[in-house]
Amino acid sequence: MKEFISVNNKHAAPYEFYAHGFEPNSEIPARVSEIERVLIEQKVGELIYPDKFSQVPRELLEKIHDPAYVAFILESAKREQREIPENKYRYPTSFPYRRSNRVPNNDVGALGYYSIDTYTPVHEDLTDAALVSASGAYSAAVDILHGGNTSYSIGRPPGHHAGYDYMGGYCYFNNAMVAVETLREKGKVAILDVDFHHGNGTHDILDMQRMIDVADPDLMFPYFSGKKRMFEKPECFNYPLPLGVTNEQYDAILQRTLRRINDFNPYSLVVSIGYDTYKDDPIGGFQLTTDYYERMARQIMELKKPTVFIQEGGYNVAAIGHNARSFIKGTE
Ligand code: Q9C
Ligand code: ZN
Repeated sequence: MKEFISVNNKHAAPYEFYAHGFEPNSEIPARVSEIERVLIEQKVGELIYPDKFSQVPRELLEKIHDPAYVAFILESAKREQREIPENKYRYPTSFPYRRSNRVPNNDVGALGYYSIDTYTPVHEDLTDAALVSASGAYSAAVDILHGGNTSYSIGRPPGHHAGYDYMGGYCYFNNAMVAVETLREKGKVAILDVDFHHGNGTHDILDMQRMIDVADPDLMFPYFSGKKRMFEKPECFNYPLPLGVTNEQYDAILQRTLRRINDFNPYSLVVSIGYDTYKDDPIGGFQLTTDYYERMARQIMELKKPTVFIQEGGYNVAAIGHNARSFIKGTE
């Protein structure tokens, strides 16, 4: 398997803004550099770095996101700000009222308009980081188009909370959808989202594609989900799980999910993989163990589809390398 690695260490906000104030940010460069360290140490895979990535075409980003949102990330993130003096991590703080379609002509307003939360700051080096991460996903998918069987984009920022015209949950461009859009020319694509959190952004961008997602937005971020719309869309299945689920409980749902994907009979599969389902994740709440990730991957591989894995969450830095190593073992 080829691993497309992007640490993006200039995108490193020290804080996220959570409910009552600033807290240390969980989405940090060490998440990826620690995976990289373990893979190198254990001589695993074929690591490919950004200088060898194919850059994601802007037109592709504009197919999955609102072109005005793409311009917001690619251009206004870098531009000097009228309202905010220091061009460093800027947090959205003012959000549109329901159904407002008017983009504010104001930097503070635009930040809120294109966001769903205060965990997703924008700064001058964000554009490059978001592009490189999306390009890792693109390159991983292109590798499948060229005949590869599995590839894994191990990048950050993650993507599955980024919707058609918004960032959120540490995510800016929806990397999984970049891979889906790239693979689509070859046939039906299924998406399996096994991050701890609900992939609201992927769901928002999808229209008639089948989506399977295991999480419970009633309990945890992003709190709001497409649940209602989801029930109207027979192609989309969501299995909300309670906090504290064990390997065995999780596995029963995974098996059911994989059977549905098998029935759908896609040409290829995109997997949003998050290790925030790990038992000691600082912001998750499941009980999965390091060994379980190998079993998870092995079962996904039994579908026998060309598969692109996309890194989403996972915030226990001491464990993330071993969890990724275990997962990759299951694909071998
Ligand atoms: N202080 C992904 O896993 N809320 N995003 C955290 C903890 C945001 C998670 C609050 C969680 C976003 C890709
Ligand atoms: Zn997550």
